[in-house]
Amino acid sequence: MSSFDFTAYLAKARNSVEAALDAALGPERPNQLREAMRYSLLAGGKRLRPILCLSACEMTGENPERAMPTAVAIEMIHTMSLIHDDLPAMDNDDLRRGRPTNHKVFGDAIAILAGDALLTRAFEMVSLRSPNIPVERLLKVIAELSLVAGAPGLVGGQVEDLECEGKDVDLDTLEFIHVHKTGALLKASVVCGALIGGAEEKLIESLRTYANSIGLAFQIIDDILDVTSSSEVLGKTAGKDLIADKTTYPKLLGLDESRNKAKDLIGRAKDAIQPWNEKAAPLLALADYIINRDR
Ligand code: GRG
Repeated sequence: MSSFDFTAYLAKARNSVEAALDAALGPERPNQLREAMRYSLLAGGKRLRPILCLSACEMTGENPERAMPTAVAIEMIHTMSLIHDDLPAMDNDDLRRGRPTNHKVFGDAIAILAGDALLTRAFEMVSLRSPNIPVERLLKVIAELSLVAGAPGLVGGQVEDLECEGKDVDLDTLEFIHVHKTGALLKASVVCGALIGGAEEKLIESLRTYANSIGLAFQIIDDILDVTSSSEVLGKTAGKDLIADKTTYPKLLGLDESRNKAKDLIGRAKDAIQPWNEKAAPLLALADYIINRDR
């Protein structure tokens, strides 16, 4: 029986991520830009991606704090993608992380620019604010993040998603959208943490398998929660997929089969890292968290 206390682990990791995010934002000028960046980055959120990054680094035997600038960078890219996703030209949403979306408060132009500033600050965090990490490791992290943020990752997934709205979409296309729009950054979170820790190739490969599975499972659960939960609990508009006429896993497979698919993926993710025993405890618990989450 493992003595790993996940509740305490999660609370501690969240606290240190919150402090690091706060510290990563400086006295940007003008004030409106500073406020818009802080408004979305410090609005809460589960902080799953930075915590995955820290846990993967810890699994290599390295102090997870060394991966904090990378973890912050990843949360910045994620937050930027949420700000842009909510814009009228995209999903046109007015609620995010339990508060009005960035463009509702600051206007479209500032929301776009605050997103741009967070995206570029992310690369600054890795290249200029990651002390005492060998430069080859940082270069690998920058490469990983550039691919994930751009056309081969989030942007490609988002464009496919926009193009598919209101159309009949098959399972392969749905998977393409989710692997790129959601899975890619979750996977990069795990891989980049391991890269900062100097993981050997065998571990990185197992972590890629783990992360592929949790990435897709995360999105399936997201689709399920969109149908079964409320805006109050989610902090974002529930039932949005139906309103926007989007194809989702529950729409294609039904709720039960979607849940089974997510469970199966989480099982596969855990199998991939089980051989690392106690060292894998945080990532094993995070896999369970992804499937059991209510928001
Ligand atoms: C990164 C250059 C660049 C462009 C972004 C807008 C866009 C292109 C992509 C959209 C990506 C997107 C919003 C995907 C949805 C992913 C998802 C399920 C988000 C919700 O994540 P949670 O539940 O949210 O972890 P919190 O608020 O807890 O962090």
